[in-house]
Amino acid sequence: MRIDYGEQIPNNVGLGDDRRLRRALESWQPRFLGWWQDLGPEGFQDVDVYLRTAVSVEPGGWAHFGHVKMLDYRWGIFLTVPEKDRQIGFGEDKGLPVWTQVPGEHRADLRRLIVTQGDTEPASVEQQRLLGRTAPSLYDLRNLFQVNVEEGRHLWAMVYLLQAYFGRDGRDEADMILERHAGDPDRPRILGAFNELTPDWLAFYMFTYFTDRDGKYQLASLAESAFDPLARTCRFMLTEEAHHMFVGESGVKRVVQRTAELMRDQDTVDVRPFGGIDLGTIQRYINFHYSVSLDLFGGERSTNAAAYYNAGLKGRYNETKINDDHLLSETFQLVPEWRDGAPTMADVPAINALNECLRQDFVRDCARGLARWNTVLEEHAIITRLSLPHIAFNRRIGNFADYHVTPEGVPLDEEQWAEQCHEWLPSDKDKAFVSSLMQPVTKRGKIAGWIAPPPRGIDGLPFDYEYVRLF
Ligand code: BYC
Repeated sequence: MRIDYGEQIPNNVGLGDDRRLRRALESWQPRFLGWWQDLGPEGFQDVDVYLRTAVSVEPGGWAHFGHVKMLDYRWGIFLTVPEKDRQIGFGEDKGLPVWTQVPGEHRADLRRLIVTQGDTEPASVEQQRLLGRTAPSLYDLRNLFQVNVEEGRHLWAMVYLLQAYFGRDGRDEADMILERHAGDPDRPRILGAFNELTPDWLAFYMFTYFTDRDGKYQLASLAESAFDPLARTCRFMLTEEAHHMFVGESGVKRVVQRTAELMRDQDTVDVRPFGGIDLGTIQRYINFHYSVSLDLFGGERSTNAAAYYNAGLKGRYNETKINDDHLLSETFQLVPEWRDGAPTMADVPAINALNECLRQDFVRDCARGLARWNTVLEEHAIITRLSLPHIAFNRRIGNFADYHVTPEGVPLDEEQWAEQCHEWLPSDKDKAFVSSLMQPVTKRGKIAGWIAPPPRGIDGLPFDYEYVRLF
């Protein structure tokens, strides 16, 4: 399963033996590179970046580090090793062999899932396009670019599936993924969060903590799919996704640490005059990015999700490790809904509550990072704690889309919400302040004043290593 780097498109899917597919992908490649140049990281195409490139999909053997220009990064198509005699783990076909081709009756649904997944990958690169100009250190700049090239590779992974298994429709979809753009009023990205801006580095860390974590849960559910090529693609993508969430979790933690140091040293909660980001602003960024990411799981009750599950297309998180019938015909699940003017819980058939089931796994996972950030506050003897807002707060999709609550879940009418929402969501003033701190730091070993340095560098190297060679 070693990756063939002799090919124009590095791969471990035997592309060399499939002339038709190779030609289709080779004709998409210049479009991808054109898109990368136009909408990928601005201003850094010619610099050498210390990037990790996959060389094999075996555990431990896939990370090779070296200085590479991003345009020369070898984006490719990598699937994990096939699991021998793998069987469908859930739904109506449970126990049958997994599919190596797309069954006709599931073609439209599978294509839709793959297109939705594929659409998010270039979207995030577009959203992060200008961040290179204001990186707080060379270490962070390199991490941004690592995330960007891997999102580009994830796009390759989805485009491979579309082109290899969906014929002409798949080729058209692959083209359209490069034609929609994050925030474009005429041709927006499919899911809401991927049309928001990522204007500053605090937003970037929040995005990689919360929104990439949606990616983890969605990819893990697709990694259970009966369509084996999709499962194997997503399994390999998950190994790369872990680094993105590390960038987010450690990034926010380092911001909190710097804020805590300033609060302690200056004996004040108002750290803005000292160049720090106050805890109130950090909390408002959490409220925004968390609530927008909750929407990515879809409605609490979903017949789409039930159909995907019954058909074996998309499972639950860690489906094969769950001890039940994997049919969900008899079980119920509590889901939040709005009743009698307030959020409450209702018992619904589990098969209709799969989006909510995945969202609840995500919520539990998000809370773990919050606990680690709060440990930093505790260590500095600060009594304030960061928290996740109520599940109904600032939602645009699902049962709460038409209602308003405070971060504690207290119902508000439209007027109260309009008056008070700036207390809980980043205001223009907050964004302008954070943006005023975003001055680039490009000297080796130096870092901006609003964030603490990382405890260690990348690949065993020190923080002051030249992760990006700018000149
Ligand atoms: N925005 O039955 P429902 C990642 C639509 S992130 C806009 O409740 P369903 C990454 C829905 O399409 C992971 N529309 O939802 C992270 C449907 O439309 P129709 C991305 C939305 O279909 C960082 C209607 O509402 N991967 O990888 O069960 C950086 C009713 O929907 C939204 C995936 O999402 C929304 N938020 O579930 C880079 C996996 N939510 O049918 C990358 C693939 C719902 O009325 N996608 N709608 O026209 C899916 O599994 C499903 O499409 C969803 C929605 C979970 C997103």
